[in-house]
Amino acid sequence: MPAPDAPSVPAPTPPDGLAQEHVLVQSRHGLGEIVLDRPHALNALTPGMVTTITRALRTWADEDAIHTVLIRSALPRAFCAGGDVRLMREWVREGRLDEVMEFFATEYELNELIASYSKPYVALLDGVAMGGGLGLSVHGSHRVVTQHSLLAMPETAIGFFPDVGASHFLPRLAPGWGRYLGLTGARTDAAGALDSGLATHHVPRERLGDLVEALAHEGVSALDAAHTPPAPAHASPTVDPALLRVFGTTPLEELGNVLAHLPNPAAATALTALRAASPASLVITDRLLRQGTGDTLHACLQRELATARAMVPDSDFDEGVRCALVERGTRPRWRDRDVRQAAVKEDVR
Ligand code: QUE
Repeated sequence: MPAPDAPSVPAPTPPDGLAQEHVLVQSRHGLGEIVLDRPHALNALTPGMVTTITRALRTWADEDAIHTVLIRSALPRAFCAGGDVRLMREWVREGRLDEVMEFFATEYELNELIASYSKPYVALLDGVAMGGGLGLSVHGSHRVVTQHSLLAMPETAIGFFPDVGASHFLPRLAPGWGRYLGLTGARTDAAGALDSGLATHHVPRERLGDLVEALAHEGVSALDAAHTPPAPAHASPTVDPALLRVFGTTPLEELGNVLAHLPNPAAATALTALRAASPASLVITDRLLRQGTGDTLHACLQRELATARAMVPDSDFDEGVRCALVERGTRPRWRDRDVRQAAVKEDVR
């Protein structure tokens, strides 16, 4: 016999994409906590996860007892790998473009809600944080990295473009960083995240448990107390000022040539990434970053939504996601030969 208040039939396990799946929402001592928990997909965001996070934020905005909101991951490997682009690709192939666009629209709405949130919003970016994962964090007031953080906007590698408000936040990073990160998809560590402005604080992973306790009791003043400078870069080649200058000043069609003449291992890595990326993605990303420089986040997100609608049905997105996530390691065959050819096509669109 089940206990009187227990359901006689166990709740069915909802399939991926239904609300509440993979997100834990809890509050303690005035701290509202959102915990991402989709271990088999590095917390890649499903429509249901976006809905659950949005609902929690809207509820807490009006609750006087909540003084601070925290978003973190239950997994040590990743904060969040991005939107579930594998699922989006499948939906496109099934002719469900309207549902794909509905997902992007609600995700971008969440990005805007985070940017305008009325209370401190703290993201713990421990592990991998890419694409949509940065959309869940960079728009917030406080972004904490650790010695295990790896941050990136890798969408040009899958025939897409840095979205989730990246056309607003990338051009506002320290000079050169936005174009460097957005075009190459380079992963940057804690030091790079702080230098660029993606992150606001560094706290060693071992101290995150204490930090969450302190956030509950003291609010965000606990962040300044817990902050320590990161150790010198170990995970990635150092991004030097010369490389950032090149990215800050060189037209897209000349970037390859200029990078080839820089005696810096990071320049060679950047060049390899540009050569592997979708040429159409590079042209579109470059233009979005230029257009976003003077626009509000809302205007940037609207432009990104229109861009997503055009790019998601394109063969480069299908091919890019296939090679990165479905048949890993195969080399994508892009629509265009190089950025020159892609630029010509984009101009006549
Ligand atoms: C570029 C991207 C993404 C990516 C790889 C790229 C992205 C994304 C994922 C991802 C990773 C692990 C998963 C998953 C998706 O990978 O946005 O479902 O299990 O979500 O090169 O933009």
